[in-house]
Amino acid sequence: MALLPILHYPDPRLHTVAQPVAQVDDTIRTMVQRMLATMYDAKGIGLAATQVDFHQRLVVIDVSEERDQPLVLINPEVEWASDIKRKGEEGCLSVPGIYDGVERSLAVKVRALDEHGQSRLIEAEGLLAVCIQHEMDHLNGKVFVQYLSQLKRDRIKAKLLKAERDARRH
Ligand code: K1U
Ligand code: ZN
Repeated sequence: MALLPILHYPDPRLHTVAQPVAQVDDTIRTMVQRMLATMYDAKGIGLAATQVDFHQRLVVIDVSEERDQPLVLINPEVEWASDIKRKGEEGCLSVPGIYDGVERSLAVKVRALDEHGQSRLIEAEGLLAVCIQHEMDHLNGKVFVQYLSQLKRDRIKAKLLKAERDARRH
């Protein structure tokens, strides 16, 4: 399965708001398979379509130890989010090498279509809840570093732009 290139912050395309998927068809199912392959190859626990420059509301997740429990969320909507929040360490395949604390709801209930177009209610807590919120932010054009201070963001931006320049030179 062909892997997809992942956009890196501060690429402006990461701030695109994704459009709803109109129909869950073979084009979307092929995209799901390519996104899962890309996520597993990059050793991530989630990937939003925005990160691979596909601006439709589609997310793949697998938080299992064995990496054998893929979850596909199409047009996800939060039905409920706990008022209780907790700050936890996050990473992002679009912000390589950077980890920082973000406050998120401890638990969420999310309604989404699966890859067969079936409506599902996902009740999540812990890492799955965090990952769902992180990936839904991507669909709304938001990258986790936007929760950090301007100073931290500027440093991250400079570091990643330098890494990108160095990679092009070598
Ligand atoms: O959206 C992404 O880029 C995927 C991202 C998801 C995520 C990880 C951690 C917290 C929230 C969302 C990653 O998979 S980053 C790499 C990773 O595997 C990881 C990093 C920190 C903790 C657990 C996993
Ligand atoms: Zn991310």
